[in-house]
Amino acid sequence: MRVLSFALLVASFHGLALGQTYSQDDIVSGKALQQMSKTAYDTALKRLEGSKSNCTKDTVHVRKEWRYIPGPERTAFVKAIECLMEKPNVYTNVTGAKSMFDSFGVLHYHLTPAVHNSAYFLLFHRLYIWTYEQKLRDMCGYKGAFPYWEWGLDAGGVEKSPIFDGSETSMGSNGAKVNETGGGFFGGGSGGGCVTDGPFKNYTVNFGPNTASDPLAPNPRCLKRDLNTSMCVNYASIQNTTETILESTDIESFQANLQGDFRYPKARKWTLAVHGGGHFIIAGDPGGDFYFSPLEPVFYLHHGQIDRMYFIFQNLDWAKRQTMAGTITMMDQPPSRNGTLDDILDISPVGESFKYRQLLDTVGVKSSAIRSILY
Ligand SMILES: *[C@@H]1O[C@H](CO)[C@@H](O)[C@H](O)[C@H]1NC(C)=O
Ligand SMILES: *[C@@H]1O[C@H](CO)[C@@H](O)[C@H](O)[C@H]1NC(C)=O
Ligand SMILES: *[C@@H]1O[C@H](CO)[C@@H](O)[C@H](O)[C@H]1NC(C)=O
Ligand SMILES: *[C@@H]1O[C@H](CO)[C@@H](O)[C@H](O)[C@H]1NC(C)=O
Ligand SMILES: *[C@@H]1O[C@H](CO)[C@@H](O)[C@H](O)[C@H]1NC(C)=O
Ligand SMILES: *[C@@H]1O[C@H](CO)[C@@H](O)[C@H](O)[C@H]1NC(C)=O
Ligand SMILES: *[C@@H]1O[C@H](CO)[C@@H](O)[C@H](O)[C@H]1NC(C)=O
Ligand SMILES: [Cu+2]
Repeated sequence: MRVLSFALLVASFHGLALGQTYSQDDIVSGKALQQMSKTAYDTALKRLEGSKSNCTKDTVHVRKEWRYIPGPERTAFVKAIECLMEKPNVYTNVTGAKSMFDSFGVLHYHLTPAVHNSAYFLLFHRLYIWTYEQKLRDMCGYKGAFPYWEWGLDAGGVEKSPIFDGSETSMGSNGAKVNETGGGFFGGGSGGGCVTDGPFKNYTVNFGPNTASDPLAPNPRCLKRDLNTSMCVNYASIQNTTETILESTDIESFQANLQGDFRYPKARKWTLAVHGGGHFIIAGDPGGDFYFSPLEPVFYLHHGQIDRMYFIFQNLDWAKRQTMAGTITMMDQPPSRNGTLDDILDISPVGESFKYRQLLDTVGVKSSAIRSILY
């Protein structure tokens, strides 16, 4: 006997609107997300085939989940990040930043109040990680797939994840077990100390934290992680990821559900939501730092999955899902005007300047800046 939950009713109803229904079993197992993902991929690919841009079926970059990328390609990805950590910092007035990798952290620090819980959240982070990907390719010769992290695949134990198991093909291990919390808002994971094994064991975090009197001043220290599987199970499971997409009817509810924006009554049940959940699966320092989390190399895999969810959401109803909602300050504090697609996003000196409108389509025809991503 099947007991229909309220969530399932909502999901089925909305699924119907898109010509597809999913059982609770399919939502929990990941079958539903797989099918939605395929529908989105096919929809975007069709757009690509109709376009006259240089981006074609053969040149488009298809992003992949970390564990489905072959080992040598993952190692090459890590090497490219290490290379970016050797390239010159472009914020010459910032004393703490030592590398191009660090420059991304400075950029995020400057823009944080404008690009979280605001109209710009999804499109800013889309451009941000895309620009990071271009730097890995252009400055460091990376030729493989850009990875994302499907959090829900690690619900059985994040410490065993191919991302965090400390092997040579991982992104480095958990932090050493320490008694006190490892920093960030939610301590109490299974580590808390410095990364002990694998890639980034020797990486020096150069500046921050946000609570320092001068957050951009030099403050060299180890990378700390405090992995917490219950964050994964409670806030970023496959079910949470799938239902966040299915229950969102427009961009405003989607970005609210994704971030657990408490201004929206229907988004409150998600609390930390997949965005916060994913960040606090890693936690530690700087992973748990709202401003400096990009100094944690796994940030880009986490936001890869956020962008993937956005890509799926958009492409399930492409005609209706090229809009923006919300104001231009975090939680509308201080109160501000609505954002528009004609607003400019200038990420110099790290990257270029675009109209938000140009960031809507990841396989875009000529009006789009980003012409190269499929998930
Ligand atoms: C396409 O590629 C050609 C040759 O590399 C280049 O001249 C042209 O500007 C490109 N067009 C676009 C829209 O990027
Ligand atoms: C450094 O320069 C950037 C512009 O490149 C500016 O936004 C920032 O306020 C300056 N100062 C610091 C401390 O970042
Ligand atoms: C952690 O706490 C336990 C019990 O409270 C104590 O025995 C142990 O010495 C502590 N370890 C460290 C590294 O402080
Ligand atoms: C993980 O985070 C939760 C809060 O969601 C906390 O209750 C728990 O103690 C933390 N630690 C572990 C090892 O799960
Ligand atoms: C870290 O640095 C030590 C000492 O230079 C070196 O022996 C070790 O191989 C490095 N580990 C990693 C994972 O890069
Ligand atoms: C998130 O997923 C878990 C299963 O991993 C489920 O127990 C929980 O109810 C979900 N959260 C919401 C708000 O639906
Ligand atoms: C801002 O957007 C909201 C809906 O998201 C709308 O109700 C409101 O009228 C807009 N404000 C202005 C000044 O356009
Ligand atoms: Cu961010």
